Amino acid sequence: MLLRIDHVGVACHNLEEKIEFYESVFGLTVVSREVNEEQGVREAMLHVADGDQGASYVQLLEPLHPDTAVGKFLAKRGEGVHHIGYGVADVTKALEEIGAKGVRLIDERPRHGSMGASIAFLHPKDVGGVLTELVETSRR
Ligand code: MC0
Repeated sequence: MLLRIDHVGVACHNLEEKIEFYESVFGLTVVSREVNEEQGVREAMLHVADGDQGASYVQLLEPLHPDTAVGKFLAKRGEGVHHIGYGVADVTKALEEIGAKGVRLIDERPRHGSMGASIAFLHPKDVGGVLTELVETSRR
């Protein structure tokens, strides 16, 4: 069901500073920047690699307000890995299959994600403490 790691989401206080860090230390390149009001984030995707099933990225996330998912995470835990996004072929079908196995779905239906993707989150408490995102990409 999981095709690849689409992205690793990293929470940070200052997006511009963190982009500069990933560019200068790892030589990554920003391929997209978006503000997602619904998710309460300003984010950048940095391309890591291409594979048979599509590309993978580091996604840097800065909260738009303290009272958002990433804002609360930063206040509680500080900067670090916020979630893992896995590529799936069909996010609606994947949600159905995973939900049927008793895993709590944060999103019953897909939402709008980075770079035109359809995304849905699974509750970290049912995935061993890992906030898990399913990503049906519109890109290849
Ligand atoms: C919270 N918890 C986490 C966590 N966030 N555990 C692992 N990883 C995370 N990222 C844990 C807390 O430590 C707490 O555990 C419990 O979950 C409840 O957390 P809370 O602080 O009380 O907050 P809630 O319950 O209001 O919200 C947590 C929840 C929320 C995961 C449901 O953050 C959410 O709906 N996230 C999905 C949306 C999201 O993250 N959007 C931002 C990225 P204890 O043990 O202390 O009770 S948007 C994105 O990435 C898009 C743009 C994209 O990829 O394209």
